[in-house]
Amino acid sequence: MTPFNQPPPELGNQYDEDRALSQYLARVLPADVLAEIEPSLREMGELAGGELYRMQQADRLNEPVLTHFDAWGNRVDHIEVSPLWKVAERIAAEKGVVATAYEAKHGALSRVHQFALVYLFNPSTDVYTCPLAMTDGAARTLIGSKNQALIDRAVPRLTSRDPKTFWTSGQWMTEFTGGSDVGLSETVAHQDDDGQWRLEGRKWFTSATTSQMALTLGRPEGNGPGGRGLALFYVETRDDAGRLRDIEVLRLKDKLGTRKVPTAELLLHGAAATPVAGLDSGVRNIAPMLNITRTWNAISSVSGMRRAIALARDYARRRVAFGAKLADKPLHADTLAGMQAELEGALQLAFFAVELLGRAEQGDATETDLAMLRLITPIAKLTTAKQAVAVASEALECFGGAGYVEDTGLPSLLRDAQVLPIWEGTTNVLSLDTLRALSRDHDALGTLLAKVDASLESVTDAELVSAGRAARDTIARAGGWLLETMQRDPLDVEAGARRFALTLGRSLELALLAVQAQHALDTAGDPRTKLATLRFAAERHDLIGASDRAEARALGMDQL
Ligand code: MFK
Repeated sequence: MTPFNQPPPELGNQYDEDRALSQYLARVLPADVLAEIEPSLREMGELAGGELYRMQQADRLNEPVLTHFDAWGNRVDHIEVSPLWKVAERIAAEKGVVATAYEAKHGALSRVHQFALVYLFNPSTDVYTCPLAMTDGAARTLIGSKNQALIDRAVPRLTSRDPKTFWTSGQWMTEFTGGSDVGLSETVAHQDDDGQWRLEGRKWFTSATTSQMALTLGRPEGNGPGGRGLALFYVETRDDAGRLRDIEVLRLKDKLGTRKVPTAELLLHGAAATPVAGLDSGVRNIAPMLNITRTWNAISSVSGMRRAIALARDYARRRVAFGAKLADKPLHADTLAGMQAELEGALQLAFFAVELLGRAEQGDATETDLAMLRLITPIAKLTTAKQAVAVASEALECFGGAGYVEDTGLPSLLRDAQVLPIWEGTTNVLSLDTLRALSRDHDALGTLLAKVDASLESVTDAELVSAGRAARDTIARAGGWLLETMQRDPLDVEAGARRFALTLGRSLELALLAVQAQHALDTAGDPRTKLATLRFAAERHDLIGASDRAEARALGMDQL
């Protein structure tokens, strides 16, 4: 008898197999734009499910290696990245994973095109999207700074399609003093006798340290404390011979996930730096970068969910247990349905943020759009990141023990998801950022509600109308809670900020899903997005509940 051998899961073209993505694109893109960009998406989908996926599996055990000294005792601090990352860099440049947004061939919709490429590229390239996100963020920040010399120098490289000239950028913020409260940063900036600004300090967590440039924060001597006293600086990391310029790489971080990302501790020994936009307000000036990387984070969350589900679904068609394929087991199919509903809601929210970003950049945005973008960016990041971890965890369980075994490659789905709620602002920091956005524009919630109402006008199916109404009523209730609690005690608002932000995020997902589902019914007679909507509606999206901070403290902090 031939011994049993379990066939592993396989992937096909990751664009062609993705109903949620293609139906979303069919809703938001004019037919001629979709026809024009579809070949690039299909090509990326083929790479992601084929060549890149095979390389990713072969690359599993490779990690970046830091060499401090060469054979002759010279300090070199060379970081060798994995073979997959080298290929990913070339493909990212050639296929315009950053450049597409800046070429803007389709105006505001170019952001949708670009992030559809990111979505397809991300799950097969072991978080190479980290340097790409920072590269995009740096290009956007420099353009917004109006510092023409730096724009001329760096932006053509950051947005190049030629791998030989393409640069990536770092974003060095986190110091010993913290990654969230960045205003505590200790790096000092001073001018030398030639008037050159130089940075002295220790950056505790710098991602993708192989980049050719970085945007970072330093405190010009004599400046006051906090984020206002910091300035935003541009640093070119290497000289013409490729040697680091007054920068030491102390060590690489030993992290739970993102194992291919060469995250390092750096010592800045008088590294030459150029102020980007004046000599203060560094946190405010780096915020455009944060908002771009948070959008990448949201899309990466969704695409990680999609990959986890694609593998779990394929496996369910191959794996037989208790006399039938898992795909034919009602409970297994039900589990996958719940995961798919989460994915489809997250996809709608993340790409909604992308649409707003595109309009803002191309000057097509109304005041309303701008207020919404500021509000939706943190909400999209924090909501989708939590969903990504939950779905990745569930996906591993779909494989039973195989999901827990390293050489299946599956555990990295969960490890790489777990970073998503942590970096680029934790869930709590972004919940507070949501409140900050609302405090800047008190009307933003009303604006959001009006936008949801307007979108839901297209929904006619009775069950979808009811799901949409539930979503909009929850957003309205959350707004009421905010007003009422703010008047009673602002600290209770802080205590409830995460539940508030997640309520907005999940409700918005539900409303957008209802719109998408109606579109799929009307244009393709396809009921599956409706199924996702109703499934999503059955999950809790109103998380406000009680938020008394004294009770929370008693339960969360007290020992006895
Ligand atoms: C796969 C894709 C993922 C890509 C990964 C890339 C890897 C990179 C790894 C990293 O670099 S992780 C480091 C990321 N670090 C963070 O995300 C920092 C998290 N902490 C925060 O976001 C804090 O809220 C913050 C640092 C902003 C708090 O600092 P402050 O100094 O207390 O800020 P404050 O006083 O609230 O705001 C200062 C100014 O910035 C204000 O403007 P004004 O000066 O005009 O009053 C704020 O309105 C503005 N601001 C803050 N956040 C903003 C913003 N403006 C627009 N958008 C925002 N998000």
